[in-house]
Amino acid sequence: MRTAILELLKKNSDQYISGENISQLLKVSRTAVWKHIRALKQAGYEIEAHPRLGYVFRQMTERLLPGEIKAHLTSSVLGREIHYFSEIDSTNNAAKKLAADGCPEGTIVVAEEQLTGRGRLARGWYSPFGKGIWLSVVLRPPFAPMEAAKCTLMAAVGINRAINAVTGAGCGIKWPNDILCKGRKVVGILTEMSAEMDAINYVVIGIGVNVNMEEQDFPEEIAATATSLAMAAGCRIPRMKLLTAILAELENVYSTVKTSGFAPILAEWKSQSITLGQQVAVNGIDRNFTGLAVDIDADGALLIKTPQGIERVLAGDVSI
Ligand code: BT5
Repeated sequence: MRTAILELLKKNSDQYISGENISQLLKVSRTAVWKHIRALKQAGYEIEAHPRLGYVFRQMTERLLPGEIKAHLTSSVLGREIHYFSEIDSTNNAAKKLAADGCPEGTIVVAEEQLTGRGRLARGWYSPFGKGIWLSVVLRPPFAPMEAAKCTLMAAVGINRAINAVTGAGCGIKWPNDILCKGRKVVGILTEMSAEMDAINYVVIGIGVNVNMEEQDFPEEIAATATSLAMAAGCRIPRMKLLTAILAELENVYSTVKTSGFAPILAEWKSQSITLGQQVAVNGIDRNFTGLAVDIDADGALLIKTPQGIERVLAGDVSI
């Protein structure tokens, strides 16, 4: 009924429509109409109420509501099941629970705000209300567990395509899990997996995109290293358009990997990389050193040229 009321208001967005009229047209009580309109307003739709004239639809919600996502979705698998939260601890936590309970591949979890968004290695991810895309995608890839690390690189390629197409912001990929704009981080990716010895149960790809923050929105600790797409592009970015573009491009890269393997995606990763060709400092899991980032190999490991020879880094952080 709520959707029917919304559709009626949208169709008549150039005029007021009375509660009486809505109740007759949709065969529902006046009180129910009032309650549904109150709920739509709470969901962020701008609906103006006039005591004599009735209601008029003013503006779409800015929220990433499942019904709106479905209406804009162009991917066929990613997003076929949508779990939406106004606030949540971490979308990755929710997605892992859903995946463990057997949700279908392509299930997504979206939140307006994360209270304890997570980065890698127990680091935090700042996720303020309505300003970004805080998204987790459940995949059930048919490849071996050791291939899963490359899902991060695959996701980075898809997200970077979507961001550059929607915003023209000119972002690049920093190994292993960041997208940077003008040298500052706009996207972080956190891939988590559950697997048996020889098969993956599920992979959750957690994606955090800073979309419409302004300089003053960032906490001091990251103010100098983080940015948003709006800051980079100089205008507000429609989150819904970006979200559905990300899902579509993720679906494209995933399907390329399933049909042709990782090679074409790794090649695109290299062409979009801002790490390769740079002198970098490596903070590896067990060692720190510096060198020239020359390539990534077929496993997605970063190859660093040092005076001692080529070092291979499979996990860790690099600073440019
Ligand atoms: C990441 O970790 O970059 C992965 C971030 C993944 C976030 C998504 S949001 C949806 C899903 N649900 C979750 O709970 N997580 C995923 P890492 O490379 O470890 O970087 C973390 C570091 O980035 C922090 O220690 C900060 O220095 C910095 N940081 C935190 N929030 C940031 C933000 N919003 N923008 C830019 N940098 C940030």
